Amino acid sequence: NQWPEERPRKQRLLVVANRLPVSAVREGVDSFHLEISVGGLEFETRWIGWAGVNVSDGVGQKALTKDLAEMRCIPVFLDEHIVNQYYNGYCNNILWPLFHYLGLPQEDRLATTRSFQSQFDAYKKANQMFADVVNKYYKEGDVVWCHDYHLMFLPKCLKEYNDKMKVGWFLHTPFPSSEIHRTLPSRTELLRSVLAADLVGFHTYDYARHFVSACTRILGLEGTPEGVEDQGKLTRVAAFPIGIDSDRFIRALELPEVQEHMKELKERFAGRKVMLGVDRLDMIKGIPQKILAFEKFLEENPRWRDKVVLLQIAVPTRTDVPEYQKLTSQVHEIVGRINGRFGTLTAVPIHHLDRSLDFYALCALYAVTDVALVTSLRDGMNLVSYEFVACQASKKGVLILSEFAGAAQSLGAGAILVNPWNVTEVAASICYALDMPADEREKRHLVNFKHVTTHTSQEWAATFVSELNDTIVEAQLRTRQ
Ligand code: ADQ
Repeated sequence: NQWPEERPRKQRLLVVANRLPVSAVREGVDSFHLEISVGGLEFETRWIGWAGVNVSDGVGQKALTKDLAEMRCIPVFLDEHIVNQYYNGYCNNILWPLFHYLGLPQEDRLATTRSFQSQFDAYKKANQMFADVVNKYYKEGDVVWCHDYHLMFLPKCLKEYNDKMKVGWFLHTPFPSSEIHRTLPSRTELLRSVLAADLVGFHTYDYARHFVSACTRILGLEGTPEGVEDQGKLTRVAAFPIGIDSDRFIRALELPEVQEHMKELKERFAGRKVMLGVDRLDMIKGIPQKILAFEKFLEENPRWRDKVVLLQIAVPTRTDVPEYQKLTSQVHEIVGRINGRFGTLTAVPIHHLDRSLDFYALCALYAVTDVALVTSLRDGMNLVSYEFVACQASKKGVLILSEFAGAAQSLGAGAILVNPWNVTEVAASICYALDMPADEREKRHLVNFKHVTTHTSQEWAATFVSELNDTIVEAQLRTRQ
């Protein structure tokens, strides 16, 4: 009888991210339809985050909390004003562009300063709301893993509640050079807050180095090979390159519906090589640059004109933001011009879709592709390049990859690396990739396939959590000495 209580409890992981890996759509006063979101992280654990829906009434909040509990999710309720100021404003209008080297917003200086301050206040308030929910569910021994630029203020809030809480923070975007970070008016507060965590992680060694430099130059702290030291307290800083659940993609390719889809695609594009781009429609993904490079390639290589097609699948995001609307029309205009220029009555060189594809359709597309084109101007990692490699076991297609994506540091050995700003270089790489002999394609593919199937999302999460546990044990040993 005593046994269940005596058995040691498995360590719980509380993953805190702006968005839960599910989306809630309200159907009635107390009913919600829940859908798994695109691009969610994979981990069997408790999730804490915003469900993407505004629920201000008690009945609705209770109902949603109950529905989400079955999916091991715990909601944070943010009202419309906070979402606007914190999420659309501070996160997406200030931090996202800055961390991708696009600078701070360029509006009238006074107006920016004023709206900047109110957005930062909302950011801190929202982070405090996440902290309140974590604190409510936290039990001694739990590990709390905070994710991304939305929650840079969270480690500090959590440690103020309980300095024994094991807190890790991971950034999914690049961390820019300290010269860029120092332009941010709230630079000091954000760095100090992140440093409250026990472990701070980035996709690449370069991002980790930029963060440590920002702490030494802006805060005057000491950078060590382990991290950043402040009055004897060490915050461990390290690189943890993310991966994907490669087996999920490899298994999907065996399914009859995916095979059927592949057959249709092969018939549809018979006699032509397939090039593929899959991106969220975002400034950082370099979609106009990619399409312009493809145009240059067609211009310079008439022999390829009716033998290749570029499929560009772009999921619209942040559609209410004027810059994103402008980007959509810009891309449509370039695609229209190129199709007008190089198309025939029966075929066009570019198929551009403004939408997301379901998982099976995406796998089929990855599998029939000859050349994938990833031309991000900056990208924390870029999972599309990993997903493409995972689906290429039989075709052994070529990956053209921007050197400004974090993935260039892990898939650089097998990919053709390019500077997406150099249209001539990208155009030449397209030609090289399409002409590449089978033995070179195979060699390049195998290096990357091995990497993608051994550095998985499961391994990434397990490494981060185990490093966090070790960091805390080491800190305890240090204080005892
Ligand atoms: P994202 O900027 O969203 O992620 P990425 O890493 O490429 O970029 O992941 C996108 C995900 O969405 C992929 O799983 C992809 O399959 C899916 N997706 C994209 N377009 C799609 C479409 N048209 N249809 C269906 N699915 C589509 C952020 C950072 C990245 C970092 C990740 C993870 O910006 O740099 O790699 O987080 O840390």
